[in-house]
Amino acid sequence: MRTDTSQTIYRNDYTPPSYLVETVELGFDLDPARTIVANRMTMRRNPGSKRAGIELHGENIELVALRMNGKLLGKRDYRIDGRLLRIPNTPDDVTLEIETLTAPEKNTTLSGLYVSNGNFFTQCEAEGFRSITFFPDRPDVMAKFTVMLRADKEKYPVLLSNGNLVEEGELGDGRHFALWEDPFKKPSYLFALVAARLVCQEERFRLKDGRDALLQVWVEEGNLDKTDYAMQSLKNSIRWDEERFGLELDLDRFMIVAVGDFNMGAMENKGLNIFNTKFVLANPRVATDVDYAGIEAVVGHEYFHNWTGNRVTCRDWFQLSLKEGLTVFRDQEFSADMIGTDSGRAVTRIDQVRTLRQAQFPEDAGPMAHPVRPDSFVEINNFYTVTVYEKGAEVVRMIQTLVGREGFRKGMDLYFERHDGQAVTCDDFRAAMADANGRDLNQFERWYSQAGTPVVGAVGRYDAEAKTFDLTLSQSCPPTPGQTDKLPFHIPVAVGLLGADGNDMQLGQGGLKGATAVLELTEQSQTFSFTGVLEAPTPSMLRDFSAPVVLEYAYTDDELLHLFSHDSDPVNRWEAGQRLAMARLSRLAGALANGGKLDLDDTFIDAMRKILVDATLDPAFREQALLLPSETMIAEKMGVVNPQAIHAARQFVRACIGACLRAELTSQYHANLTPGQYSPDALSAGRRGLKNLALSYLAAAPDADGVNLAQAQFDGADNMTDRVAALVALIQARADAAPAALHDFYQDFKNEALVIDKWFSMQAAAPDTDVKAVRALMQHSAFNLKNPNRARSLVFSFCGGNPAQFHAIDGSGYAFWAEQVIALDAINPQVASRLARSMDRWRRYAPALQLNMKKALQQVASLKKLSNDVREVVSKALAN
Ligand code: B3K
Ligand code: ZN
Repeated sequence: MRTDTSQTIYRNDYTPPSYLVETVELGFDLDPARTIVANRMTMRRNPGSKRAGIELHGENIELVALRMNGKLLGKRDYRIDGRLLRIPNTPDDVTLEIETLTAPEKNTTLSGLYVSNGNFFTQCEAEGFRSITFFPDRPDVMAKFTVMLRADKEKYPVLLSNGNLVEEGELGDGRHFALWEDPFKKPSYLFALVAARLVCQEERFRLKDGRDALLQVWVEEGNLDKTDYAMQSLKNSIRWDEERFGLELDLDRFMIVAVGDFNMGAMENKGLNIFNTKFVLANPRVATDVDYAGIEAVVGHEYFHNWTGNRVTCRDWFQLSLKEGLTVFRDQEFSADMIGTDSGRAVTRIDQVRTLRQAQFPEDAGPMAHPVRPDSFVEINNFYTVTVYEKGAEVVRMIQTLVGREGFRKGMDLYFERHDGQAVTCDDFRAAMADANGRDLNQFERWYSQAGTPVVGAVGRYDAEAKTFDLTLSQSCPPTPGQTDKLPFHIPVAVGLLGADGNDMQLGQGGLKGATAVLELTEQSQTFSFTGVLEAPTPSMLRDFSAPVVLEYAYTDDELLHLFSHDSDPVNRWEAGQRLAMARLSRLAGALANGGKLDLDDTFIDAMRKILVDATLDPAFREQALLLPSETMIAEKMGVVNPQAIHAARQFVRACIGACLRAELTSQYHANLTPGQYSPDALSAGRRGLKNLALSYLAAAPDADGVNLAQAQFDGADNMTDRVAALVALIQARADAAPAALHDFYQDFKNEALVIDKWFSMQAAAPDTDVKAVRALMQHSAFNLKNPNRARSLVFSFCGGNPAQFHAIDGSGYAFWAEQVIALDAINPQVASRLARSMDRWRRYAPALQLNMKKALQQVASLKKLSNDVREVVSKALAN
């Protein structure tokens, strides 16, 4: 166990590895209780390093034998301290042979080599390879891998690893073997093996250069009817990367394998992507529109890593966003291009903004705030965050906004020309973008080094005589842990000006579109002048969410209504509606917290009505425009967070919408039915989305009509999207029929693990589900804390997705949280540490709640035996 090894690692302490590894030959004799791993590697002294001797990482493995250049080493020839094996006095060229033992069936961490439902899988990123064999387990050591797998043929008929299959055959005694060779150098975190009883859907796919690649999607036998969409998404991804970035698949074979026990979404191992079943398996009976979209995005994301991550990888883990931010940006663009319409693209953008506000802004304002390129960490697994991923993608997007789409492509080309086959830094990426475009991106570097969400304040001044409009933009950034003072960022602010007729004025300054100018805010405060402005404009700022900032401008309701009705930029049109809603929601939550009375103005309802019935707008856009900010987003706007008041305020507005717009909602419900065969395409999904949002508002209204409609939809649904939407509407409305519907749903889907996850999470987020009810659900025979998807579906959904109950005044939610963090930590520290994050924002709650939250945090922190993962999170939460 690693209880005494917690130590902060700093980016500035980076030193190159003392030795490089040329080739690695691994031999596995797979056995759940006792797997023997033989590792032969050829190494040579790194001319770029001043350090002597060889350093290998190793954890939770038993060393059986160690040979150097053919000679068996004795205990005095090397030292093992903590998690490092050191061999001093080594010649320039070394062949090491290492034999180790591990027990995969005992590995509940799901990192390294483990067993899931009787099959072997690996997960090596970030530092899992060191629990498979001793190795310089750092991404700047890239080697050529050859892998021999041996296992029982009956139990593990399928033996997979990275690259190409060289040979396979029988071994006698019921065992068989497979030999795999990866032609590309790679860091150890991209190693993978699978030994399993699985079946696959496969296809030959013609690449742009005329080669045929073999594509495979591997799943358990009963799931072969759920692989079509993943396969289609893979083919689309390959095509898209060829077309948009000129990047081809470099292997003859590309495999996706689904596993039910997995810590995150998926993993980009070279040629052998391993996926959480959640992001592979789909058919209309079991998967929702959101699930389908998730599969497309994650299949794309992992595939795109083949170039951004694998061919060019990270020098050290502080550079994680080099591959993650860039690859998220690429998968976002892929999903948008797959829809193809401007309006569809805008809807994906709105979703991205929502994720940022829901998760990244709070992270940036909390105790775990860190720059996109962190300066230090205790446990790297804690830094696979929305900041590194989603804010990292925003940073890449801003570069594209600054250099243009073609310029961005030029920068990508130069990046690969310079760095293919290397392990590099975020600075190298930025330099390629700057050099390819002759742009100075030095100040832009602050987006990588400074944490916190910048606030941009805007003030407009129209001069009717001079016909000018002056827009003064100023910026500031709140302090974050370890960074009190921030320097100004380089912020692209895309601006358009609307006339009284609702049309864009022509700015004549170039920019994103004809009527949009990209202002570059680089100082603390700058004034931009627009000339030839014939009337007082309504400014539409930060179009397409051109930077991950909070924009403050004293909009009047009239201006917001104007933008909500007319802005040519759909993201800002949506944004105006969110501002209108947020103003009301925070006022109501404040009133409720102080015992005030509730009311909602007709202006707001009328604005919602107008969008709802506007048939010129895509249903998917209308759904986004009518969706209220979440409880978490409202909480971010409150001085002192009162979760019950926020919940009640939002419920009140939902009920008002349901009651006041009953006729329109009902007619839109019927107008957006999707009869015929189910298809997950964006237009159909958008119609279902709008229809189901209408249903949820109708069910929130006090009369019974909405509930009856939900019941009818539940009974008649022929796809999971409609079934779940109806069930959620019944549950949220506390309908009498909800328990029976939940019962039937369980009976119908009890053999579909991913659907049972939904069954748990719907209940975890229900308004009446308190800690006692969650504990009762944990006793259900289908519950299993060891399975991350199941733990997330119930425990995480409650602690993170049911704020009004989780923050019960008596502190019972917090006590439950502490108990579950501790229980999970003994099983799987990475999952435990994610749950630990639900207390990040504890200082923002009312004093009585804070007291109980602090107690729960201290209870966890006081444990002697705690993983580095959880310890880092709780101690940062408690630090001043
Ligand atoms: N690179 C992996 C994440 C690994 C997480 C390790 N704790 C998946 C992805 O981002 O594609
Ligand atoms: Zn990734």
